[in-house]
Amino acid sequence: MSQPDIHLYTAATMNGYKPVIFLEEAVAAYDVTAVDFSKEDQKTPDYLALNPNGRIPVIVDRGNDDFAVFESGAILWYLAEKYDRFLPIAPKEKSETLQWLMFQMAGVGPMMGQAMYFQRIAAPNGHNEPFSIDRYKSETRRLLGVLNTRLETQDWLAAGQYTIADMATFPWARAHSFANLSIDGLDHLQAWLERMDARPAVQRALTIPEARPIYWGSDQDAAFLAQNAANFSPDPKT
Ligand SMILES: N[C@@H](CCC(=O)N[C@@H](CS)C(=O)NCC(=O)O)C(=O)O
Repeated sequence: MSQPDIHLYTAATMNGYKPVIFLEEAVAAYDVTAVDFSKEDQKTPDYLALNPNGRIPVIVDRGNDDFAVFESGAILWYLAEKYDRFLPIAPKEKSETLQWLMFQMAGVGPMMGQAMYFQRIAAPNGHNEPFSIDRYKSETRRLLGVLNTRLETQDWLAAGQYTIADMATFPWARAHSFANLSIDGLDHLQAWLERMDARPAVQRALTIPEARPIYWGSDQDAAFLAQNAANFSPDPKT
């Protein structure tokens, strides 16, 4: 049996789920290598040849001379063009989609990622930095507010349709509680999260390469969140 075109290297993280959502939505054939951070799989010479940044996700397209793509936004863009799905062709609609994709890549992801880092990794390791935590939480909450305003007048982020911009933004917005951020009052964002959650392909994607309920504020995580939140000064904006 021939191998599928797309070989995906990923892990169960917010960036890692993005290409899985696309591939599940497009019903594209793909296989997966689950990258194990504890073994530093992503820092091996073979992996660095695919992604010099040593991070997930990466795809290799066997159907295109083993062409490798890194950076989750570039991966979504590449897949959208390969399969002609979820990225409109009309110039204005395409640009709008890429604007919201870039907004996620340059804003929501990095800011929320740092909010998580300073609370989940730095603080428990003896580097409690309330100023940094407040800065990254506040900025993330502001960006989530921008998404909420955008979604007040439309069901999807761009071009009046479900696109790669939604796929990129969803795993991050869904993980707001992992950054100790509430989205209470952001009703349009909540409704969009529910629309995304209702999609069978999205539900499948959140289990590949494994499900990580800790990101989504499960009961199991509630005690940790409460304890963690108690360690920091309350943020009036959250
Ligand atoms: N901008 C990159 C970020 C990738 C990234 O930060 N990946 C994280 C997981 S979400 C990772 O590989 N971490 C492991 C490491 O830093 O070694 C993208 O969107 O692809």
